[in-house]
Amino acid sequence: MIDLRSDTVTQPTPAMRQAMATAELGDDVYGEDPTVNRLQGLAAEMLGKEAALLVTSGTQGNQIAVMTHCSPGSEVIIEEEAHIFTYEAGAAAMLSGVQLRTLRGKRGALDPADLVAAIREVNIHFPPTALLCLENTHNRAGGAVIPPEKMASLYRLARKHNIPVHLDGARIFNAAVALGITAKKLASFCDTVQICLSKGLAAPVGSLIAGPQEWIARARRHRKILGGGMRQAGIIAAPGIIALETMVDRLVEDHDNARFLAEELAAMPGLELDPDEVETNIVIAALTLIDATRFCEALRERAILINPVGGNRVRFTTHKDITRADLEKALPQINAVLKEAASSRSQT
Ligand code: TLP
Repeated sequence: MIDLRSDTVTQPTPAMRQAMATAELGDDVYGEDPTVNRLQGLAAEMLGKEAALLVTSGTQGNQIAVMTHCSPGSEVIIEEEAHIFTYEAGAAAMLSGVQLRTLRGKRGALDPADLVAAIREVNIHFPPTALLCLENTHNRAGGAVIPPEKMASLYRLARKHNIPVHLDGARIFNAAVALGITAKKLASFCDTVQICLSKGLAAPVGSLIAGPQEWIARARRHRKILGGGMRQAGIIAAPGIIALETMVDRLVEDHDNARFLAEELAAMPGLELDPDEVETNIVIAALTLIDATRFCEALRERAILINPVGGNRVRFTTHKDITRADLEKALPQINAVLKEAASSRSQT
């Protein structure tokens, strides 16, 4: 199978498996796992934050962030295609009792004027604006990179109104590598950040949230409430350390592969996309000849896995377990499915 569904499918490297087997462990609920503590220190350092906390998943990290920043009945401003709004199963409403105020962005980036207009005045009728959430790279905008200047201006405005900013940085290292800047620089435009170890960095499990010491202490309690106190979690942290230390720079290969894939796909009748918009490891294309579910099924029969992402759109994701040769093998198969769709259309 050539699995282009997500970078979450990446397998841990042999070095990661070895590190898991030999990790020094302790009970992390007591704060006594030395490997977890090392990972948290490393992440805080790489993100330029006072402290970091290992959590089970990106979703858990984002939801702990929402819970720690907000009170029930308050409002969170967020881009309308953001993961926290689209893919977290209504968790913010269910767990934190907040309402999400969605704004339409451009390639995932909010317009500062729209942000200002959405911030609530103090009035007994209105929910207080408690948080601004950003996402970089932006998944449903096709892995789009939010430029640092845009992040800086949104952060400045939010600060002016005393609204904290949380960054869903599940793929912050993809953004940093694409921009040629550090993740620390990008994370300087937010108060708290969530990063995933288990996507392009190829660790098997886990995410971290990072922010001020006092905020992380409160987040730690919320992690416990959500069942995320993990005991000998060094077994997860050990491959996470390898992910942060050795897997960031190679993301450029995934970006090159995505760009190659996008250029080839754009030349195929039946697929619409602009390869110039592919900045990182995600390629989203619109289908004009075949329904997205049928297209994914037809590719599965040819040992290629991709994901539908709503409407007639599909997503291809490159990652460390996909080589250029895999793509060269997949492309004629994709073309063949599209050709079949075109000929069955012309017959009807
Ligand atoms: N995204 C997954 C699916 O949930 C869609 C994927 O395959 O891309 N933030 C962003 C921007 C994400 O893309 C994801 C995962 C998460 C958070 C959640 O991470 P996990 O899956 O660890 O809960």
